[in-house]
Amino acid sequence: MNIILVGLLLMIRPALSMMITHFKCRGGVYPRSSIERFPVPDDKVSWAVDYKEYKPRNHTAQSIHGKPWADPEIGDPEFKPNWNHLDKNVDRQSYTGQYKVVDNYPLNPIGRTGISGRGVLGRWGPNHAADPVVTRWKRLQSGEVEIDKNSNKPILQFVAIKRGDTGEWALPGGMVDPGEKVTTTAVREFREEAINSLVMSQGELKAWEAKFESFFSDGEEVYKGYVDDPRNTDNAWMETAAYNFHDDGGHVVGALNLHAGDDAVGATWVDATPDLKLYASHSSIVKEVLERRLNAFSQV
Ligand code: RP5
Repeated sequence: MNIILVGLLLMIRPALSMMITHFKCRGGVYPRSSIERFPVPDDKVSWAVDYKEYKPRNHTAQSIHGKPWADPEIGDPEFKPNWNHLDKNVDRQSYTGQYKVVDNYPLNPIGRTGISGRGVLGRWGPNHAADPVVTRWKRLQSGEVEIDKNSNKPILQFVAIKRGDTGEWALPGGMVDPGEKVTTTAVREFREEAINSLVMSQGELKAWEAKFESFFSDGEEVYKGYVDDPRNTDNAWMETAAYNFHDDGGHVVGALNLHAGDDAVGATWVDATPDLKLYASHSSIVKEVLERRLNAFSQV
């Protein structure tokens, strides 16, 4: 295969394939509560399969009531959601396609989770997030790219934050504000959680944005879809769009000092390995980026 054909094939490569089942939002106790999820065996996840005994507890956390980013209760006469559409500036469309709405409640497109209501999530139906995967090559003191002795491949590193809620390492992603472009969310969340831009003055923030504007305008979409997030319920779930921002020479963000901010309690460069354990679906997203970057590296 000639090099032009390989390049073309890489360009048309589809984004990481959609999730077909979920694990992290099934079984065990629901986050920030003492509510046990109703058991959902693998073969009973799909709504298409009969599960007569299925009686999940209904749970919507008190803490979200009245929050500006949260929907009212279903049944509230003022609340008339336009499911599966852009509803004013709230995106109620799913990356997975049309979801079902039964008795006015949107149904998780992957299937049962063992809990109904919306738990700690603000929106009924899809809750949209964005995740930045900021990468660089690991380098030796000499400046050369470090090669892994076992795999004989270059070592890719990405920026991870430690989540304050679960203590797990994760991508520094966050929720899309109503009307916000997802790529804007990805960069804003990176600044807030991995650089702690929340403590910057307006002037410092403007200078930072100007310095990195070109780097962050060139993200590659690597995933758009459902997230196996422990907060998901039968009627509310996380979806994300993930973008890779790669610093090939290591001189742009590769040289940045990281400082955890917002709800993150740690921020660091981590070696991307295929067996990494990360929050929600972040390991598969990082694995996808690793494959793409190694492919691109071997072409040069
Ligand atoms: C995950 O939750 C997404 O992939 C994103 O990283 C994150 C957004 O939620 P918060 O970090 O804002 O809680 O499902």
